[in-house]
Amino acid sequence: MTIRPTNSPATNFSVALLEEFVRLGVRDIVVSPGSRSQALALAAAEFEKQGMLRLRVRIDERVGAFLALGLAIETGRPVLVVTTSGTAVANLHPAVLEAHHSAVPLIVISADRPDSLRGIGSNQTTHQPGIFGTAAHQTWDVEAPTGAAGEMDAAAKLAREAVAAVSGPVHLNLSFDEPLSAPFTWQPSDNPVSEKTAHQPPGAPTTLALTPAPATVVIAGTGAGPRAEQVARELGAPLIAEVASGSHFGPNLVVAYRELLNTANFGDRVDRVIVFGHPTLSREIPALIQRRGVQTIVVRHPSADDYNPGRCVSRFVDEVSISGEATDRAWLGRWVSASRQLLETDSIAPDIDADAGTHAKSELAIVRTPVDRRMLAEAVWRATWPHDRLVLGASRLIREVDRVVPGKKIPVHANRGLAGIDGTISTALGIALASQEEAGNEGVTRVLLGDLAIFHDVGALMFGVGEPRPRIQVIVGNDGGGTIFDALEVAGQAGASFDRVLLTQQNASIEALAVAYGWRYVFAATRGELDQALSAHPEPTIIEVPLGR
Ligand SMILES: Cc1ncc(C[n+]2csc(CCOP(=O)(O)OP(=O)(O)O)c2C)c(N)n1
Ligand SMILES: [Mg+2]
Repeated sequence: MTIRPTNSPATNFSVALLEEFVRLGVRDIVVSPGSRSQALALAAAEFEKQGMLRLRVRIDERVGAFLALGLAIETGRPVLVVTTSGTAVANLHPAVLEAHHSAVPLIVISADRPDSLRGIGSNQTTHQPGIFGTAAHQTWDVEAPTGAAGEMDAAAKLAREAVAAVSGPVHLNLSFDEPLSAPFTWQPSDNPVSEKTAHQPPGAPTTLALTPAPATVVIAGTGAGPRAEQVARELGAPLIAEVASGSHFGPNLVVAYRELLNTANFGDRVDRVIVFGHPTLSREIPALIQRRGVQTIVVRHPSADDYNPGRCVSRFVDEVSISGEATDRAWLGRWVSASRQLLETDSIAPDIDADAGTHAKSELAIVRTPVDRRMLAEAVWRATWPHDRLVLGASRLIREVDRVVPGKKIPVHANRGLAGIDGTISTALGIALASQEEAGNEGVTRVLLGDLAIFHDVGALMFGVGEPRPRIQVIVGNDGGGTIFDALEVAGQAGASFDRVLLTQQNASIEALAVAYGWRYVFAATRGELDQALSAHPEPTIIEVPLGR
């Protein structure tokens, strides 16, 4: 289809642009309201009616951009984000940075005034091209369409260029002149639908051949995917896989890696490290890589920077291949069994006097046990299955999950490109919407985060009228502030100033927040209440879990 040209060059250009994006395989668009961007927004609404695009509307551009990030993470396809001019564009910056560091394909389209109206104090007009700095992989500053011949072809060409460059975020700054939009009607076109153009990184990939040898460990950080688990098995090597790596499963998994990396005859014996993805959750991993005599091979993955702690990495490769059988099973066996023992020793089985009563009594005691961080981490993990999604906010709880949960092949996501506490719920809503739109997916998305992280992303809780409400549970471990900072040296030195500027205590009502935004609210202080709250419910739900400092 295409449109009969209208008297608004802005509309003609916008429709041609979106049509080409659809032809190239784009399926999702997030729009925030504004006047200058109305042609794009109205075109998106029409494309939604025709079943050509899935449209999401968010009033807060920061929320909209993180929502788009979540949609792109879940679908693996580029997602369009449309905003008006001015501060609206700047609100996209946090998600654009995260997308840059994690190589997530976002196509940001900002509306602008034409050149003649820039730099003279026009309303809502700033310098937009380049506003995202080096985080935008490419920027186009496009003059306002005037109705000249060939403009719709130019729009289609722009879409093709943007899709070809979208190895991370790209920015299209589009000027529009009045009339800013006009009603339009479709007419059938003979434009055949082509295949999606896949982006190919330049250069031939390098593959390194490895043979199994003792003293090797495989490390998987965010973005590693299941390949790390496979390589660890083929090498017969212990697998240190962070919880959001996509490799936190399998017989080689070593959950208690922090402890073992600090234990004699374990960490100090390692002499070869193979890294996949971006490890961020412990100090022990970068320390290992920087130890003298350790050879580290990093298998590159799409991200802004190659992982290189202390610049001590010996080799960067695109892939590894394994030849030969792992013969010495003792090295692996020691790590795996020591990790199991460590986890069992610290297990949280409640202290119940066996003589004190019947089995029923001890069951009751378990159900009534107050929730602590470990119990919370384990309960959320237990409740989550492959058709579900788990999103972990930055701060203490992701580390707690990483420390204690057993291997399980479930989709886990965390924004670890920059580990911000912003945008967590927005990202999770994008993941939830995208995952649940697949026919037959009955799963639920669970978000586990701290209290400051939920208050940072309150705007995400807003569903405008008519916006779909996915199955999502936001589980807040409420310890009244940023208690991760308690572990820093400054906590013992700064006195009351520490509380004021780092801990930043809050006692806002999460229940009132839930009510205000139309979410179901559950307070879960005991293990029984928590397990019950975590069973799936169709309504978006906030589960508040009180935690001690
Ligand atoms: C956008 C952003 N601002 C600030 C920080 C620094 N920061 C890291 S953790 C944290 C506190 C988080 O508190 P909360 O979500 O309650 O988790 P808790 O540490 O209490 O588990 C802050 C402010 C950050 N990571 N991202
Ligand atoms: Mg907190």
